Amino acid sequence: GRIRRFPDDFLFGVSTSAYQVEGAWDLDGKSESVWDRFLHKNPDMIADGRNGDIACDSYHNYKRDVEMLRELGVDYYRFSISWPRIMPDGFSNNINKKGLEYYDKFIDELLKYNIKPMVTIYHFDLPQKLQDLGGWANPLCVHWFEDYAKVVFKAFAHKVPYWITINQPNFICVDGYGGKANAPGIGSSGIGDYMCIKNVMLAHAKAYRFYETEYKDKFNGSVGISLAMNWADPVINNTENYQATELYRDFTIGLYVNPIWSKHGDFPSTVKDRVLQRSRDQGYMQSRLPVLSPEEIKLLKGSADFMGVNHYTTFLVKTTDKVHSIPSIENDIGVEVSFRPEWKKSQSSWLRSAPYGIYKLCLYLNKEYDYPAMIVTEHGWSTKKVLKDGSRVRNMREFFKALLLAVEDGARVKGYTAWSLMDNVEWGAGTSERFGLYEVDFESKEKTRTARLSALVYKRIIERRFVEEGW
Ligand code: GCO
Repeated sequence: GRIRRFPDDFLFGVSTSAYQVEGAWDLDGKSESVWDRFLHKNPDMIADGRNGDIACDSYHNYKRDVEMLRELGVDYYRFSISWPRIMPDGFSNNINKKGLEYYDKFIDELLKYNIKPMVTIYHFDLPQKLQDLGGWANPLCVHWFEDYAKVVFKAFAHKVPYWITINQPNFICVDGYGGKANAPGIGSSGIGDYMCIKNVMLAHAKAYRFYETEYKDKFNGSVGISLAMNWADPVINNTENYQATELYRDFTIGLYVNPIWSKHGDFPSTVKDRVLQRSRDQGYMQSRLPVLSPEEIKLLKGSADFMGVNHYTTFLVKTTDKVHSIPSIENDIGVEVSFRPEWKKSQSSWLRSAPYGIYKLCLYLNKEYDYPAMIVTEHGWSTKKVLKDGSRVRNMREFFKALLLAVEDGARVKGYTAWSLMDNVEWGAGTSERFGLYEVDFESKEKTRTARLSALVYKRIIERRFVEEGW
């Protein structure tokens, strides 16, 4: 049979993000983030009305969080730092000591128990004051982020071995600047999303280069980026749908991976060609996709020590002939996506269980890109509020089997990070979709955490480094 055992140096972790768990949204000098503003202004956007004002109150419960991490036996904890908590104006002239102190004592608590911090520098919570100046659509945001990253590195580089500059540029840009569903909700599809993508990618590269020059020799940490990488297959394998699927991958994966790990860098030529053609058809004199200059291409190439892969599901792609005269990224891509009816449903409409996807994704990345290492920085499953979460256990176990096949076939996967340690505020879905290995009782003042079945199963997998049947 095939192996079910993880390599000896394989690392296990769990993940959260600041806005989703911390709460204390205006405490001890923290200022408003774009998500604070967005959900305060649009309370109807949240499925169950719960925003991040209090969330899991990890700001006060962080010792309890570390207890759970010890119970699970994870090697590392992936969490994010809130920019407006440590730089309330967004800029480096005003550093909030209390904000830095919070993360410092939290990191010390982790280190005390030999749990390595994996710090995400940016997980969606831009200071609102910077949004008022255009946020990620403003090219200067590259420098604002660079300064923020410098402050964070300076404070914690000596304690933190794993870094993620930015989490899921596509979610920030396509959903936040292209669409209206996520903060800041600009709704400028086909224009604002592309402006944002260029700036976010450059911001990542600037932060990486700073660490590389200032701290790499001294502390030898690893700095990566987390990219949303669901798999995509054609709904029917004919030439037309196959080509549409390749283009879809170039828009959803290549746009972010190509600049860092493809041979020639830059955005994929297929994407550049398509956006230029559509832009011309719509009467634009230039492409709506901003150009990367030769210097920017050079800055981005190789700008990460590992590829952080956030993988949840697989989509089936087919072409559509709905062509619109107005710009939009959907129209630039030009496909419709769906699921196989037999793929098991989660509590989230966009998430179905298709475990073979990670295997195909890994082989695809190996074939297309020259990357140094990969870490699954997120993978998870949503349920209702239940402690016996058999569907999460099944999804995790099937995923591990497929992942181990990929490792056997050459994927350079160094670690796995479950999303999430505990239930938290799932952006617009509030707490109606539960992703936690631990359940959180949001009704209780203490935000009581209770281990689910999946927590016990994950703990055992980490202990034995082996994926067993049954529980
Ligand atoms: C991310 C994700 C997480 C979500 C998770 C479940 O960008 O990392 O959006 O924050 O909570 O992916 O949807």
